[in-house]
Amino acid sequence: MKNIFFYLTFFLFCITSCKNKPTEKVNTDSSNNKWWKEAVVYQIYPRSFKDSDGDGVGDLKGIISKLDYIKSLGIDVVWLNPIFSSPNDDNGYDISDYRGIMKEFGTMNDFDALLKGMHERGIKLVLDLVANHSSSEHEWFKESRSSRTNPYRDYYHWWPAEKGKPAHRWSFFDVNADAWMYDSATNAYYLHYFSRKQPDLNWENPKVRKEIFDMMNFWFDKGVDGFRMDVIPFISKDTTFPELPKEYNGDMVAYYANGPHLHEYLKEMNKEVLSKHNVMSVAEGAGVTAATAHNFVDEDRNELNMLYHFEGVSYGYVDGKFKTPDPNGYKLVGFKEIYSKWDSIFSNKGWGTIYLGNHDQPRMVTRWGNDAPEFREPSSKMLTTFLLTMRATPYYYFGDELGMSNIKFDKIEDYNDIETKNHYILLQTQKGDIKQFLEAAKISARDNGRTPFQWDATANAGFTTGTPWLKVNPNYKNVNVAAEVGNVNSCLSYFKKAVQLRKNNKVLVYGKYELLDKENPKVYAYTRGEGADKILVVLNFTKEKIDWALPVGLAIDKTPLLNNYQTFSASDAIELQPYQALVLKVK
Ligand code: TEU
Repeated sequence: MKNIFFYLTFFLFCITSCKNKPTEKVNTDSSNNKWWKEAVVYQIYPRSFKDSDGDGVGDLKGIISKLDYIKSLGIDVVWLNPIFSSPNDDNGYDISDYRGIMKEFGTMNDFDALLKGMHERGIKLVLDLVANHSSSEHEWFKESRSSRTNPYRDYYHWWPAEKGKPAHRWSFFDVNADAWMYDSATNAYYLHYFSRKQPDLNWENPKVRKEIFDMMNFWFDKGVDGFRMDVIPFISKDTTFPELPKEYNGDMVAYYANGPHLHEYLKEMNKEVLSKHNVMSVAEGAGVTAATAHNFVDEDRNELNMLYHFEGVSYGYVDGKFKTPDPNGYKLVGFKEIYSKWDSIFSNKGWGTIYLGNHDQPRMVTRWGNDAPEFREPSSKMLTTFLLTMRATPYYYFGDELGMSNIKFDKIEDYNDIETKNHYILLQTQKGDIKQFLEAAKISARDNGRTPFQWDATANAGFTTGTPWLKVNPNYKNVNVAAEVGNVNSCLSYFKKAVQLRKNNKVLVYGKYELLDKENPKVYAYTRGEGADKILVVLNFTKEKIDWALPVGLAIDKTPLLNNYQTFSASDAIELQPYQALVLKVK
């Protein structure tokens, strides 16, 4: 009798557990749901957001004055680019005091008021951890370079000149593309992957790691909700500095992102800091590939929460030419392949992000949409629809909600960015094609995404009463918050609707992603979710009118959940207007 009871129980157990076992590894397990997966992140470049004291540079009090605007967007998290003390060789990515506020941005009291104001509005604040390198004006580096026996010497990477020049390392920002800088004070070279004023910190030194971890805990103890981690894949170096290993086949950045102790350090960071706070962490995944992504973000790795890749934003540039758009290099089919691949990478483990703009990128409407007057708005809204309906945490760049576009400077003197200016000098040295470089920079240069935020049609777009640190885009007269906030058909109103759509439909966060009509060269269509909870997204990436045939058997609700036009007509096909975006409930 007992045995029968046992077998019956066991049988029932099997039935129930098999029944509940998801047929697809889709995120049905709500314990996988996290606030940072469901959040919409809004990135603010503080230098260009709002200037409160007329010095022409944005500041923390300026952001405080606009907290209600930020709240009105409906976003959940603000990522602030670096606000720490800096000589601004790379606009804050060269930190001279990790616990001080950049003097142009204000004071620690201003920061405390900003954080309080954000939390009072239910907005989390993520800061920018720039720990692969510091500023050469940091006290640590001043000490380190003063003598070979200084206690801070090993906070950085030095190579004694009597051993000859060390093996070549490429620099992103050096005028000779050389990451070794000779320093006569101690007759040695120091390493700088970026500018000469951004010496790389020696993470192999446990004292450096402790300094960084203590600093992170300082900000978390103040209530900060997370860090975006600047080129964090680069932090570990083989300090024997060998020639570039052959297996990297010349790919220096991939080598930088695969240092010998990288994941040990990230696990240590998680143990010593991240695991002690309810915070989010996102890696700027320079050099990270599909093959290495999971090592950073799988939950069982106990390292970081998510990462952003560069494969998408780098697509369509000429190989070997600095950020030069290739008119034949971009195909929508290729774009769809990249973003579908990265969705599948994180479909069962780990978690991704999605972005098209940030402070290192041009304005998305210029790069991926169409900034011609008749298409700027619909294509901007179409791209916004893409970002807010994919399975990844959206990182949305300030100003894109207005449809801000590239300023397209004509001359090098208008640029501020060290990357553009030093590549210009390097090209001059190489007797390269300067005209072509400046034409390419109109599309791809980072300063295009850094022009002052456009608040209204008054002088300097209401950004400053002084002289702006970077020129304001002349289109501010009609592309600005004041002109858009009351217009239900504006980019700004559309962004707010798209954010609410995502928040009201968790299937847009966790639902299965399925690409449709893969080879279509003009339309990007996909579904999110399954069964009764399925949504269809259809994006026309061209300025043409297109009849897009509905897949057989896919019936849609004729009232769109979101539409960047006033019109919508569908029978067996959906009539798509130029750059039309539609989000439709599947019946
Ligand atoms: O950027 C890292 C990075 O990959 C840079 O090379 C950047 O993407 C460049 O535009 C690529 O051409 C981070 C920061 O986001 C960037 O603003 C800093 O300049 C850089 O690190 C150094 O801190």
